[in-house]
Amino acid sequence: KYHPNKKVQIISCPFSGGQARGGVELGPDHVLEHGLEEQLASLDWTLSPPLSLSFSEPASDPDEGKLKRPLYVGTSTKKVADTVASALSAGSFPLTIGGDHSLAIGTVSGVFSQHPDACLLWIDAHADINTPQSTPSGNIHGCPVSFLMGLADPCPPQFAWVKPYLKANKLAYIGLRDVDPGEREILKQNGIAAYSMHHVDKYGIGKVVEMALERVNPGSKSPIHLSLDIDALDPVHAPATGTPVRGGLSLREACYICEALAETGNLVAMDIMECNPALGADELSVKATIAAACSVVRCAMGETLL
Ligand code: 4U7
Ligand code: MN
Ligand code: MN
Ligand code: MN
Repeated sequence: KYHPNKKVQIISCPFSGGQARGGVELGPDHVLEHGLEEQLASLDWTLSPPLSLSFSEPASDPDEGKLKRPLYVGTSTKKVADTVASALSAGSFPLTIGGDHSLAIGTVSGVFSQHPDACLLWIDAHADINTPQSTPSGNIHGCPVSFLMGLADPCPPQFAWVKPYLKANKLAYIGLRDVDPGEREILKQNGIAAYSMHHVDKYGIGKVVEMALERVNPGSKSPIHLSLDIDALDPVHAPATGTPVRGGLSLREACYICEALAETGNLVAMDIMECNPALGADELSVKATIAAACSVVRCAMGETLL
C-alpha cells in the first residue's frame, strides 16, 4: 500500500570503502547485467533509469581511532542518504545495490528522514553493530547499525550528519551466526530482536519472520526497510562475498523472508549488499551469487505473490 504506483528507483553504489577487499564495487553492474531491470519490469514495476552514484576517494583520509577510511565512508554515505531520500520523496521505491554494507548508513538515514516511523529488518550473518570502540577490524561495514542508533559516542566527525533515527525496538535481525563479543553485549543491553540461525532451525523461517515483525511492527502499520547482506545466505548459494560464514540461510529461506515482507504491503525500500564478483572460486560461483541476489530482490518486489 506504500507504493501503489509501483515506481522503482535503482541506485547503484559501486563502493568498497567500508572494508578491505577489492571487487565489491563491481556488484551493482553484475546484478544489472544479470537482467534485474527487465525482471522487475515484468513484475509490473515502472523503472526510472538506474542512478549510478560515483564515489571519489579523498587524497587524505587518516584513521579515526580504529576506523579505516572514515572520511570516504562518511561523505559517500551522505550522498547515498540524499539520493534515497529524493527517490522516496519522488514517490519511488529506492532499491540500492552495493557495494559494501557501510552504504546502509546512507540508505537507512535516507529512509528514516522520510519515514521516521519506519522499522528496519537486517538480514545478515553479522550484526554490523560494532562501535568505533568495539570494532575488531576497523572496517566500517561492520559498524553501520551503531551509527544509525547513535551508539557511537562520541560520534566520529565524519558521521556528524547521521541522525540517530533508529530506535532499538524498530530493528530486527534474521540470519545471525557470526556476532562479535562486543556486539553481543550491545544487542543484549538494548534488547534488540535478534534471530540467529539457531532460531531459524528451532522455529522455522515462517515463525521467525512472524516473531520479528511482531517485535518491530506490532500494529503492522509501520513502513519497512529491508537491508539484505548477501552473506546471510549460505555460501553454497552465495559464495562470492567478502565475509562468508557457513551454516546460513537457504535460498528459499531468504526468499521466504522477502516474500513475507512483500506480502505486508509495507515495504518502502530495500538494499542488496556485499556481492563481490571478484571473490567467487570460479565463474559459476559468481553467477550463482548474482542470481541469488536477483532472486531475493524479485521476491521482495512481489514475484511470487498470487
Ligand atoms: B558485513 C566483523 F569482526 N564483525 O566488524 C567486523 F567479524 O557487512 C565482520 O556484515 C563484519 O559483511 C562484516 O569486521 C560486515 C568481524
Ligand atoms: Mn555480513
Ligand atoms: Mn552486513
Ligand atoms: Mn560480508
